[in-house]
Amino acid sequence: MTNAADYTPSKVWAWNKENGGAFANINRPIAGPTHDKELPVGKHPFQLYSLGTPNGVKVTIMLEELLELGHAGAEYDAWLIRINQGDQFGSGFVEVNPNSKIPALMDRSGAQPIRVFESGAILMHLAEKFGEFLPTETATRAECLSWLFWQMGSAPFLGGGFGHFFAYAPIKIEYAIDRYAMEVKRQLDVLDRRLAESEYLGGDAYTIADIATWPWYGALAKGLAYDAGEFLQVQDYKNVQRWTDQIAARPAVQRGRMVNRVTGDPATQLHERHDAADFLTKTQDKLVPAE
Ligand SMILES: N[C@@H](CCC(=O)N[C@@H](CS)C(=O)NCC(=O)O)C(=O)O
Repeated sequence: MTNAADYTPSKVWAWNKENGGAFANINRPIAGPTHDKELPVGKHPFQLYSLGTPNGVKVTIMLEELLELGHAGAEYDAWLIRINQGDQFGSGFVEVNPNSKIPALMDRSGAQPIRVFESGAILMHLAEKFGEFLPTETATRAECLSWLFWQMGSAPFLGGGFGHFFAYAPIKIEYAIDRYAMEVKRQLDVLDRRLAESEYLGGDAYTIADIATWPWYGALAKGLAYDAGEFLQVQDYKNVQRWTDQIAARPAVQRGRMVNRVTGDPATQLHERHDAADFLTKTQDKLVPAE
């Protein structure tokens, strides 16, 4: 790999498989499956194929919130997709999400299974199906959807931009880190100003806009993303801090963030969830000694 200052792009881009990046083993310039693999199907109406990253956690929080409200029809099986091992390129997964990224959901509650991919689409699908966490009144619905889509458009600058160049790239490029740090601080300020005037992003009520945004920006605000808390001075965003703590206290959020989680304290890792009781009996601290 050429140093940033010495690099001139060639006329035609070529795939350098050994570029040294943290995800070099899974990044490809082509779509489609790499191998045949059926996805497992459990007993519940919803089959989730995911991993406990911020995008995956949005969906497990939503499902746990629906169950918390008593919607038994939101019961789900959460299957683990290990993206660092290429599970997202199995043929069964690609049939559910042609974009080969978690989270991917099969809604098997009706006569015909329905595939849903993209976390924002999954949140909307579930919100509309159960009539929860998405206001129906025109103005509040518009505000909620505006923040939901703000998150979908903004987080790639946080993760793929700032996080990648700050934490994962094989070389530290000042220009890239500076550009994305500025954008992420601007985004934190956007959130902070909104949360100064409103309890939640969409207004007075907790909605799918908060469910989508908290896993990314709540983690960032607590210094849990990319070890960048001090660099970005996240403690200064007081309203984001208040909102982050408020959402973190919700029981459904505490459960949702454990599902498909494969890092951190073993007591917080529930690799697969097939039953509400799994939170008590199947976390890694309880399984590992028995294995
Ligand atoms: N816009 C998508 C982004 C999903 C996404 O980037 N998923 C990542 C994990 S957080 C992934 O599956 N990466 C695997 C890969 O890129 O091969 C969504 O919100 O669902």
